[in-house]
Amino acid sequence: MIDQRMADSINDQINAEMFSAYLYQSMAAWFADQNFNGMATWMTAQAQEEMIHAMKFYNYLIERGGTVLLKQIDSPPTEWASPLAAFEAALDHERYITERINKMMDLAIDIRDHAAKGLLQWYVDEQVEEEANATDNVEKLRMVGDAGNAKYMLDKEFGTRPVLFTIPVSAAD
Ligand code: OFO
Repeated sequence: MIDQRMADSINDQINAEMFSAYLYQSMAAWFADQNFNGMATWMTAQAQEEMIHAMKFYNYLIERGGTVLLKQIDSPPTEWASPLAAFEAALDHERYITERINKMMDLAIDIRDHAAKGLLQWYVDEQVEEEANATDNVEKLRMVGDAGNAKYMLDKEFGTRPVLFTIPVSAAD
């Protein structure tokens, strides 16, 4: 049976991962609104990945005999000053998530929960990748600055990221 402190921390993190999905889907909506459809695709794929992060914790908690408690998800921001500002906000958010995961690992070590350590190591590694991708995106946006052509090409590049699944937009699809 999982220690209640770890179960609570996993439930809080399920909420944080779902908020990440909300945040990136909100960014996707804003990018689409600004006609940056490639960046919108990139953010939709990221939001989908965040739901996988949430569900990985969810499944683990059930497997360990804990109780999943889904809590209210905060509303994310809905607009940003520029594409660069949005990607900078994404990088800040990933750094915040890394801190949370590290604290969870500290807890697992303190209470000698070896199984949770194994799971959390996956997230520690994943956060290295998440921060690297977010940093890369910010650097690309900084590099192109206000150059319209370059921004257009960059948007196309962002749009090559595959989404994990698509949702039919009407009953006929
Ligand atoms: Fe973006 O890594 Fe989960 O939250």
